[in-house]
Amino acid sequence: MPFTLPNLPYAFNALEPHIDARTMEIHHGKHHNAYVTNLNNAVAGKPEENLSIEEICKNISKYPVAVRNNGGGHYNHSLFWAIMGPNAGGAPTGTLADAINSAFGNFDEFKTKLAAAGAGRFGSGWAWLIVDGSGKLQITSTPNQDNPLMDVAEVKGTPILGCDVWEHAYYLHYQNRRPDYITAWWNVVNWEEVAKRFTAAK
Ligand code: MN3
Repeated sequence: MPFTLPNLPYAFNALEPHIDARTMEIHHGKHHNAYVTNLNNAVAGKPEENLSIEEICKNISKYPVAVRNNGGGHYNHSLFWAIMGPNAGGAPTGTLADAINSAFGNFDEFKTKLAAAGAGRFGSGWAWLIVDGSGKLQITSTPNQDNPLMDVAEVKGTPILGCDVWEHAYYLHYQNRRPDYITAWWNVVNWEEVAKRFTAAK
């Protein structure tokens, strides 16, 4: 099987009280795991089983919808676990902080705009901070398990931060209060990891 479920780099309860342990356990062990299983089934015996998930995403329009949904799900959640962590939150520093201030005015403005992108996504999807083709930061949003790497995305770029706004990411604790989940989610963003991805994407 070419694709595997990455280990969660912290305990299920490590993001409490902002994200509860039961949500993390189901989200990682059931939802992400199902995307990996279904992706493996969808690529089995085909040339794309030898490609990286990034390469698949970049040419996603060439593949069946099962690859789009589950490949996106696998890429998106792998990024999501990595850019969160315990003892996190706060604000970025260094060149990432400078780039955020220059693109969005200041950090609070950036947070407001990303939260609006997530809260405003009808149904299920993601809000993203991306580095676009000219090396500039942009906030964008995609439906379902699409992402900005995909050739079908309205706004394309390399995601360096993503907020999952599917109900499965927050419903047990926050029910219909998606904006409250996003507000709490800032407390678990691992800015060191986002900064690494920013440097790599530039
Ligand atoms: Mn999810």
